[in-house]
Amino acid sequence: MEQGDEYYMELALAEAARGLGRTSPNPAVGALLVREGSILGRGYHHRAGEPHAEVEALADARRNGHDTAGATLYVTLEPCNHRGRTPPCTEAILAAGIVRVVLGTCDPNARVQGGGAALLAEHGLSVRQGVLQAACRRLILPFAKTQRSGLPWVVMKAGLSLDGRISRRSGQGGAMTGPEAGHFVHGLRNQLDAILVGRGTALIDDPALSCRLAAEERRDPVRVVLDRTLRLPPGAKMLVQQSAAKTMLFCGERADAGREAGLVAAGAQVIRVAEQASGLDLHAVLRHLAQAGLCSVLVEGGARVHAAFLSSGLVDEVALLFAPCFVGETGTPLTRGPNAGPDAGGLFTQPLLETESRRLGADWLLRGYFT
Ligand code: AOF
Ligand code: ZN
Repeated sequence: MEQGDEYYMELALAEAARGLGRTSPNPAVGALLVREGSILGRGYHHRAGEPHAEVEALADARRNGHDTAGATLYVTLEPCNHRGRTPPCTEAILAAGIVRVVLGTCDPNARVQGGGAALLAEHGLSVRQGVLQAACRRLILPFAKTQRSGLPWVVMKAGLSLDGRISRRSGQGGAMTGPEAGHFVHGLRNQLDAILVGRGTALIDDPALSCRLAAEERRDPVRVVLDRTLRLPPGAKMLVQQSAAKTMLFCGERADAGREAGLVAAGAQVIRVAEQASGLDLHAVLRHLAQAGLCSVLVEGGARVHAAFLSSGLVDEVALLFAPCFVGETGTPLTRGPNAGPDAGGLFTQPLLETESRRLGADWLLRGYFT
């Protein structure tokens, strides 16, 4: 039975999701080929440098023994018309005899931006744009942010008590939230390119900052620590534990060269950035991450780091996990330090948009956007 365009785009979105967290600096994209109600092939972009989703779907159709002439292509992102690491998808689409293209959202890459859709229409293909646009856009938020600003998409995440404390006692670690919330966090780590913590959190918790999902679905994000004077010991778990993901330490210009050598010998990459009165220059840190091909960062605290990101206006998305308990004054508040006062400004004065909440075990997730 033939279905509407939205139905097939939903399937293309599911394809795209398979690449989430693996494609940077490219976006996650999914594609589907359909003719007279039957699905000829599906594909998604696996990683940068490898074929695009459309080309994967065409190859899948061929493997299934289908000729693609006269078919409709559903693709979550506008097909590219430029030569990057791979040839233009528009050429492959024209060569395959596709007659109709349904796309979710325009490619924000300045080299494409409508050019792919226009070229296909000029060649007589029927082009429909904007199908399930909101979902297709959401999928490429990190890519779009990086294209637009040269900075990665920043997600602020914290687990906290109902009275807004992220630990039971200052200087003490340990999760407050339950296993379902933990699973959600590892899902985020699996889909975002980097995970960032401050030196305090790195020293108190000695976290591995790895993704602990089932082996076949997990992938570690790049580990990033803001460590102004390089206090992290070379024996820290995130350096000692085996992982394909590297660890980047950002420090100030004057950090000790001997400490740097020890950390580099332990496998860390040390990057010096400018210091401001309130700490490391976060813009410089983020620019460096985007230049390294990382389009998204999960900021996991602690309180000073959250305050610094909020006051600098650098948070795009927030995920707060509330445990159903009160801690009182002994606990660390979500934000503190010179950037957290009433005059800190930045995002402290802005409301979160599109907020949504849901239960995760005994805890509550609150999610929203600043941009
Ligand atoms: C598509 N389908 O699956 C993806 C697209 O260096 P390249 O050749 O991989 O090109 C990267 C650019 O192509 C990327 O910046 C974005 O504009 C687009 N990504 N386009 O038609 C895909 N991943
Ligand atoms: Zn392409």
